[in-house]
Amino acid sequence: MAMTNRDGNGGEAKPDGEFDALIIGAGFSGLYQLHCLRDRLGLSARVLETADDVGGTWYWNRYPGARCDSESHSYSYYFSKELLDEWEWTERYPAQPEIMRYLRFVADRLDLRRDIQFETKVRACTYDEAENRWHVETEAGEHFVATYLISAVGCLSATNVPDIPGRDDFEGEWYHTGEWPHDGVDFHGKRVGQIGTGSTGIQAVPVIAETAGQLTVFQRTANYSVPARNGPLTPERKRWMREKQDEIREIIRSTPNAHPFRISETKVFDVDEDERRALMEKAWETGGLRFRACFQDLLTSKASNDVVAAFLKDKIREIVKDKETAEALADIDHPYAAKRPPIDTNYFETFNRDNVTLINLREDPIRRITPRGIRLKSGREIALDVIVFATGFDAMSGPLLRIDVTGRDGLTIQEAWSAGPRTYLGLQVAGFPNMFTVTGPGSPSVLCNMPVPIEQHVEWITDCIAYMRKNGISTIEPSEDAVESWVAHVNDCANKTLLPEAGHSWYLGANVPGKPRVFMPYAGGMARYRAICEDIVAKGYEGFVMDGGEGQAAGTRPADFTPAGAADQPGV
Ligand code: NA7
Repeated sequence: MAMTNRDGNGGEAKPDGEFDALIIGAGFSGLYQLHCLRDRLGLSARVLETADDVGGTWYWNRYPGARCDSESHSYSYYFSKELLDEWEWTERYPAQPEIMRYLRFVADRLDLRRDIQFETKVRACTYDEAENRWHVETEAGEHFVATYLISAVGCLSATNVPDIPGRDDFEGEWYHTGEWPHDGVDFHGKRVGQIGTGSTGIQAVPVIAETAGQLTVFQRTANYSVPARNGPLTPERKRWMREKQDEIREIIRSTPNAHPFRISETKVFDVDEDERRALMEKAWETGGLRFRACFQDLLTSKASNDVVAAFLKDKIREIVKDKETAEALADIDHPYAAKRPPIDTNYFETFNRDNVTLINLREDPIRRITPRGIRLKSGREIALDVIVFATGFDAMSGPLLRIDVTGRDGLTIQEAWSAGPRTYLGLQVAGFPNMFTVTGPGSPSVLCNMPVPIEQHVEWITDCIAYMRKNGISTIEPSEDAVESWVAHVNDCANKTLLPEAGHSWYLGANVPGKPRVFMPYAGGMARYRAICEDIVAKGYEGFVMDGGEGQAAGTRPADFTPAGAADQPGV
């Protein structure tokens, strides 16, 4: 118990290691959660963070080309006018170093660091029913106790390094993009192999190719990508962002994906072929995720999606000069945006460089890693000095499952989620009283511009804790029935879209061998989700059991989750 409790703003002084709330993780979620609990509610709160700085997923993902795909003016906290006024982004999409600067600025401006314990990895969290408190142990053997436990561990923080035979025999260097060395990697003149062509791989390829002697890209599933059209923000644009804060906030809080632009109301077959083509060309020039907004029905109609998919495949064939490489890159097996749609800077163009080669693993899969490189099924061996694993994450449920979390009656999170993650609203798990999960599975999270759901979740949790304290409620957890109907609703929403058609996506957990296939994010739209959460609170925290449930809001939500005024908006 090395820590002194400095006890925020006005909470009761507690013995060392004891807090009202413990928060795991100092990314976007954990920072704002600390601010809300400490500075708004006056609770004693402590953040435990593995890294030696704030940043969360952006602390670790510093691979070449790492950049957010949300536009910078929307990738910000919107709860504070001061933060909005005092910070200025420099590019259309923020690069990883700039996001780190932003989060450091927020931590310093809100004086958060004094309540964050860095270089502290949480090993186990155990609920003691008799005490109604959570006991938290770290890898270093420290022990903390708190009434409320808030998991702010992020959705994309548990790296997925595939267990390819022979990996440990490799005599060169290898890195996962999500655990990138802080001093960078020198690719000059080296033979580099990159496995993976998701959003990360597509960002990394053009940058690695600039200095590598030879870059070989190992592609298992071909992927769409749209030019990001990144660039510096002009003074006019920066002024516009400052002046239009209120309008931007209104848009990001009312659109399904929480991005700062509206989705077109035009469906693909509302217009003739010429007009359709013109709309797609315009959207291609605009670039980024705005491309996906050019029609209303891209994720609900396969026929509509096919039209746009064909347009994007043709673009690949136009850009990539070598015919065989172009065909391998355009041989995409899933609807556009059914997997997270990457945006890029010169991805396909990079395959026109002399030092870049594509290996199509669908034709010739990886057999093993050898001391010298990668051997394919055909027997061909590609000699490599460096292997880059751009192979993604054990997403959404992975970060929490990697901690030994034990709730009521010895129930572990691994047992509770053995058939796939089960939550109510992505915010709580049955059997784990007073534990909250920011952007947990079942939250809209990764289908959105993340800071928007994060702010909403954190504020909801803060209000909930305030309500409990005001009303003398000692525990809250969802009823099993409420969890059951939420899981069913999450599935229904996904099934109304084409999202489940990408059978190998991380939305389904399908990228991690042995992981149960359950569609994890809530695809009903962020605005609708917000309305559902507000409706549940208005009905006295319907679906939650408080203090054992007698006379409180224990109950089952109807399975349709249709609060008044919340339109059915697929959040895709
Ligand atoms: P993704 O989107 O999960 O992409 C991982 C890539 O790695 C994808 O192309 C995978 O192919 C490939 N992969 C994974 N395992 C293997 C093996 N064993 N062999 C060959 N190829 C493999 O992760 P990202 O980091 O790119 O993006 C994650 C999110 O971060 C992104 O969506 C943004 O939200 C930010 P597959 O498609 O499984 O065939």
